[in-house]
Amino acid sequence: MLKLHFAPNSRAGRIVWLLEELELPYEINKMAFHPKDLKSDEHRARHPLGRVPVLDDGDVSIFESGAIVEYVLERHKNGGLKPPVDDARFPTYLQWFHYCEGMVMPPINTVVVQTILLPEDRRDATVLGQAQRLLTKALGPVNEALDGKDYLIGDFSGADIMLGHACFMSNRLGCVPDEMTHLKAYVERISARPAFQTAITMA
Ligand SMILES: N[C@@H](CCC(=O)N[C@@H](CS)C(=O)NCC(=O)O)C(=O)O
Repeated sequence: MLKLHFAPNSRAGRIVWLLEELELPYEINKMAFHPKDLKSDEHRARHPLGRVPVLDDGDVSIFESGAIVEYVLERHKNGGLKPPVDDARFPTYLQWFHYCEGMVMPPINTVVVQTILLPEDRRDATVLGQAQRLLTKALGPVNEALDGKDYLIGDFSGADIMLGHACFMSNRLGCVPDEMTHLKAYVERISARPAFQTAITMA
């Protein structure tokens, strides 16, 4: 049985969302989003940096949310939720899948550090402002790509599991301006999916 090592309000939600969408059976190891759990020797043995998500599948143990999504789609869904390699949408699928960790998550990480994780007296308004502007800028092309589409490549796909989750987080952090109407509608569309609701409310 697949086993997901999870902490609330983290990228581990992507994997819950994926497993729920695919209706795959899994068990979950819920940890606190706190060094006492994440930096324990037990968890560092699974992830050298003590982070989530980590997925165990028999003898396989794998970390990095994007790698986990790809692994599950290939090994457990015969490449489902993604276009075949010779499909015209395949390059766009790859592009948005990787745009998530490459372009959108770095400024999100800084916004989270500067608004939630650091104690107030160590926060830096300049660093926060730069990260908020960078994040909003990175979301512009996503807003444009969603013009006339329900999901990033038209049909719901693994790219939505990655970048859709990051868009939801960006919106929650107040970094999706009202003018980005396609992105706002996309976040609402994603939020209405029962599998997403299961993931996002898991504590
Ligand atoms: N690129 C990695 C990032 C993993 C990551 O940074 N996870 C965060 C939660 S979203 C974490 O575990 N943070 C705990 C910490 O930094 O101590 C992935 O996509 O899995």
